[in-house]
Amino acid sequence: MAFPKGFLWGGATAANQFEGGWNEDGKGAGVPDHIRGGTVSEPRLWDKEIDPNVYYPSHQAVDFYHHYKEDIALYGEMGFKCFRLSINWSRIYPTGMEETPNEKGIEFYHNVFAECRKHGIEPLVTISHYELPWGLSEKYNGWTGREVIDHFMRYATTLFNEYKDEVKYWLTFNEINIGVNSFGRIMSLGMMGDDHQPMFKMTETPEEASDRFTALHNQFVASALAVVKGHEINPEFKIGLMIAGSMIYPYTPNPLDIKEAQDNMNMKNWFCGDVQVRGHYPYYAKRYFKDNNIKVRMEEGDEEILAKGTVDFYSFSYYMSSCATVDENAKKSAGNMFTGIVNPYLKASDWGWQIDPVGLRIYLNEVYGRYEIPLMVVENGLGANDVRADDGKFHDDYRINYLRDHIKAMAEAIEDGVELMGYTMWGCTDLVSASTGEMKKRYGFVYVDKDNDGNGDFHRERKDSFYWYKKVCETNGADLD
Ligand code: BGP
Repeated sequence: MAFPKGFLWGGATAANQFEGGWNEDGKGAGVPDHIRGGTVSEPRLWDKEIDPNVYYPSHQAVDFYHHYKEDIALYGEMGFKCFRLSINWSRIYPTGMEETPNEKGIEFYHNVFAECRKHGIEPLVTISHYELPWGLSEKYNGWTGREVIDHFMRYATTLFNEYKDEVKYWLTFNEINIGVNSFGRIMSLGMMGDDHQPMFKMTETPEEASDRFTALHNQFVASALAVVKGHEINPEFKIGLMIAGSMIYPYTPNPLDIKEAQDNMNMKNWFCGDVQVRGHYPYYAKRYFKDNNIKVRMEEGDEEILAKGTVDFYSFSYYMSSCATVDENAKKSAGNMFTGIVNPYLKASDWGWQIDPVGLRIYLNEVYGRYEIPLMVVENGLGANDVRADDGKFHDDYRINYLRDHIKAMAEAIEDGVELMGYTMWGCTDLVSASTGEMKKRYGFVYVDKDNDGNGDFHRERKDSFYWYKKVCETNGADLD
């Protein structure tokens, strides 16, 4: 049997896509609470002022805030060993700038962790999953402001102290490498632009790119400080990084394509991991910054902080792969934040993400070969438009096939010698899509009655994949049929 004893099987969520209760019990607004819904062809827009006549998907999300007992019981029924969730920063510090935390917010997560414990589930907590409090975004232009590091540290220290006996596994920033791309300005770095603009900004000036890399640098510093602080508070903590992982293959054997793929892998995939695992900026970043006229504003002492605060493990999301080429006419594909070129050997999901389980095995080997620290797959799954069958049920065999192939790829990688701690499938209960804001793009083992416009009563139903994954968890991955 490939999977080691104690392998952390489970599912993953993020507060802004899952919780709802956006202004309940003292919670402040977060950046996602200002972002409207959209689709692949109609990009999500965002508003500086929340408009009471507009529908914002995060406001109710799928109402985990009032369904957490039921949801965690369903995870217990499936045999989850681990549940990945994020803490909503603005539930703890409503504007991000308060001196003392919101007690109701603190209490909510104590209740959630107590429920997890009841079902024998280990929580895995993302401290920041695209959830900067709106107050900080507005005051400091998001992470561009160096001051945000101190606000983050107050928040992270509160979490570490409060939950030190309930949570062992932590991730600092979700998909931190999204900030490498101009796409990541609003969602990942909380950097404000003009009102009512698409959430994903596609182009920018060198000055704007310099601000963005400065914001990302501030996240590196914040993450490193948090790792050190967390270990001081509880030496047993395991604190990891989180990368949007992807293989980017050369489109052809043309050496220029191979160089293109290497450059893409370096900056889009490896850059953040290199800083957070090795504790310093990688050599190739210098040339990238020079060629793109980017000036990162760092302070004295930052190098020491980065060197000290290296992570305990490497976690990542993996949905797809893509290709890179110098051929400007090659066909572009959609994807998880990073787009690339269509691979003729792969099929794509309904949302155009190219399905590549072998790529997961390759990726696991590449990452482990590079860093030799424990790895964890903390997101993987298939976004699909689930339709109720005539018998009233959801027969999502396409999802089962996707997951089975990826789990088999993990088993192969473990046989290859990779040290893998666990697997939390993304969106174990249907939730709001991060990129499009849709409900229609569903990932879950558990169906939630809610549509793209917010209609529905939020009741939960088990899909076929629910029963399949229960078997996977119970047999520690031995029975994948
Ligand atoms: C990752 C994010 C998640 C999640 C997932 C699926 O990038 O960490 O928050 O949403 O992708 O993406 P989407 O919701 O756009 O389908």
